[in-house]
Amino acid sequence: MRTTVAIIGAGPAGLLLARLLHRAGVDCVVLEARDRAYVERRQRAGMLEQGAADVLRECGAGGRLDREGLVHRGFELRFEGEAHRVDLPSLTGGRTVTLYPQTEVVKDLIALQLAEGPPLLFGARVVAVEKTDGEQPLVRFVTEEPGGRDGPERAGGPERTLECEYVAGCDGSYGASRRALPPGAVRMHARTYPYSWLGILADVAPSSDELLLAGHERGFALHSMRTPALSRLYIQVPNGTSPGDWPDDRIWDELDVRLAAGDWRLQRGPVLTKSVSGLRSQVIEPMRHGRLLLAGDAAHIVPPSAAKGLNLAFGDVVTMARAFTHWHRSGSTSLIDRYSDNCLRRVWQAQAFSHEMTTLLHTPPGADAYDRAMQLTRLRRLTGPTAAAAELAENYAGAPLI
Ligand code: RFL
Repeated sequence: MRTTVAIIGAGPAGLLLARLLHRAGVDCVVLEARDRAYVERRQRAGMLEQGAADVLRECGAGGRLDREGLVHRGFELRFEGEAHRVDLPSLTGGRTVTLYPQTEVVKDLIALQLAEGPPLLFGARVVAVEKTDGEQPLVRFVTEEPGGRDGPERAGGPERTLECEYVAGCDGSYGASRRALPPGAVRMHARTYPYSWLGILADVAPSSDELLLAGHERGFALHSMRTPALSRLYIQVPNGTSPGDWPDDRIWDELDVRLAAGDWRLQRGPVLTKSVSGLRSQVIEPMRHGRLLLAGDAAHIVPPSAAKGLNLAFGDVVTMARAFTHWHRSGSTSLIDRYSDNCLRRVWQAQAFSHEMTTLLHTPPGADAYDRAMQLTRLRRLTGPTAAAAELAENYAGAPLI
């Protein structure tokens, strides 16, 4: 097989890139290790910045988003038993965010791609990316039966090859693209936080129309939602916690304490899923080696505290699609050459904001009264009538992508 751009991974980054390239007339093929059903039900992010929602609309994938997405004009920061609303439009010149699950973004983009092209191969696990230093990189992949697992490749069907001019590594933090980077070619910046999130999906209508983020001295809590009938809630727990340590009632009791404000009441319901995930940051610099360009989680990870992961992935592929389109039309590689620098400015900005939100709202192990006083001082400054409040809202709503 031959194409112009080989895209590895059909997550949000790979799928949006394929859509943008297809509309610009640049040939591409998407190789995805997992089967369609698995990719479509993988529960992850939920919040789209206005720029990300605008890109989906712009490329014809905004129909269901506009019908079913929940537009949020603000969120609450809760601490010391009080709620402080951050109003996005008044602080950002009219910007909002939209709650629309990543599963639905992925379903919409897959449906469009299968209907209109370009080719999308499920069960096609990339095992090697070669010759990225030369003019004609080569992607080796094996086709597997549905239901294969994540992680290291296992033997599958016969090996096949995809020849291309560029490779877009959109295969997440455990994919083949990162492994194709020669030792010493890039630098990896990494940080692991000393706490984790216990998250539940609950079959109960949200108890608030907007997101509630609590910075309680017992630790962070978040009230969010997936749909008008499904709530998504999280609490900070120590690293190494097992979901089994937390019976449902204990989780609801802890959420009650941390999210408390005035006479607001949290509605309880059946817990559908329960999981613990660690908080980490990673940046690979530069985000390119030869003809291999990385995007999304393949290039960087942010802790979920500021909901930037999916939005950053979209920012990367908008920049990448513009670079490939420019090269395809003019023969000039100038935007491809600037791809990494252009992305990294936005990536580090999101890293800084995600780090800021994480340390603002979580209680580190061993925190004392001084640490708490510092945290409360930062929270009061952000919720007062200050330039800091406007900066918080700007970062939360995100900058335009197009
Ligand atoms: P994805 O979504 O991981 O997609 C990568 C795709 O590549 C495929 N793949 C391969 N394909 C072919 N050959 C190989 N060798 C391959 N190896 C992997 C995978 O099967 C997959 O389909 O990366 P992408 O597109 O960069 O998108 C990034 C987002 O998914 C991610 O940033 C966010 O979901 C992060 N994230 C969250 N972000 C938020 O903004 N808000 C959230 O609330 C939030 N919750 C989460 C999250 C990430 C999580 N993970 C990864 C642990 C919750 C979780 C559990």
